[in-house]
Amino acid sequence: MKYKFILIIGLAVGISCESTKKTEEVRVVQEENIDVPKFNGDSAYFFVEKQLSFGYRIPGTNAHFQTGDFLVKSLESRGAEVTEQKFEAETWDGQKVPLRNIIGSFFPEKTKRILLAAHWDSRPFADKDPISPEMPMAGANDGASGVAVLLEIARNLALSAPENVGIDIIFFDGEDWGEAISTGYIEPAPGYESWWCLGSQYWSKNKHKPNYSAYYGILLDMVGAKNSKFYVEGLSQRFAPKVVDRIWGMANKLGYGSIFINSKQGEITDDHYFVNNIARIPMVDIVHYDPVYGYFGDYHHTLKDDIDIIDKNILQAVGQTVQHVIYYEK
Ligand code: AHN
Ligand code: ZN
Repeated sequence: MKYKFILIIGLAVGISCESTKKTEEVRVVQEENIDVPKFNGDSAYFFVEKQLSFGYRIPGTNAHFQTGDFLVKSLESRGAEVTEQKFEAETWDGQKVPLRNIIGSFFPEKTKRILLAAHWDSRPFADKDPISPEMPMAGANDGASGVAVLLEIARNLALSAPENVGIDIIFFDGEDWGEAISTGYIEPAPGYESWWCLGSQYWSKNKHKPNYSAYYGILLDMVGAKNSKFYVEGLSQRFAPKVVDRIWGMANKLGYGSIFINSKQGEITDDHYFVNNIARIPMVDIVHYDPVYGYFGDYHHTLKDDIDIIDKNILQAVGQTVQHVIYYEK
């Protein structure tokens, strides 16, 4: 009743204003009705630290195994129905490693699904590091940041459900064991299109539920570094232009317009490439782009990618934006 009244006033005031202003006022009144939980940047930051505390999350290692178990337990503790998709994959340097995609389904009875994803493995070598290209790297931003934002969203999903959609959180494994800079391109293993993104390729061909699909997906990759900017990644624009508009529009409305820049950049091969191309689910990649350095940033695949490049305000901007998109979904 109260909202109807405000709506009428809004329309009446709108008549004397220019038409664009009028629609804005009506829309704001309607959206105030929806309760979006507060995304806590401190909590998300803690989830980055927690992942790093296990050690390097390199497939086949004990730290990787323990991190995986932690992620399964976290999703279960938030009330999700969890599927562990275990398989073995070959790497370009001749190893056979056990991989595990971890899927948490929230409100499985809802038919309209939104898919949120990030990769949980870390790269076995910091091949772009000028001093130690063979050392393993922490991957605070490359991997842990996206997972941390999703763990914080999961915490909120346990407290309140979006009205119109169910949510599937997928932690993809084996994203970051692609060829080293020093080796260059190597022909992929049979059945794969790339040495990168092994988990998302596997899932896209073997979904956790045979007829699974989603209305759309959002991938988070490198979403926590200081001074991050999120430009529109080219494949996302090509495959999911409406979702791009929704995310960048929402970020702008929330006051994050200086972080989410609505300008298109090049296309990159990331987990969303396979979800778009093989699973045929329109998926957007929110990923750091540096206008000077290019995609990712100067810390990328170096030993600099550790906890001290993480900014909880960036995690918060991304998390709050994604939450608004899913809680407002019609
Ligand atoms: C390329 O380097 C072309 N794709 C890998 C994307 C990536 C690596 N995301 C995180 N690490
Ligand atoms: Zn990487």
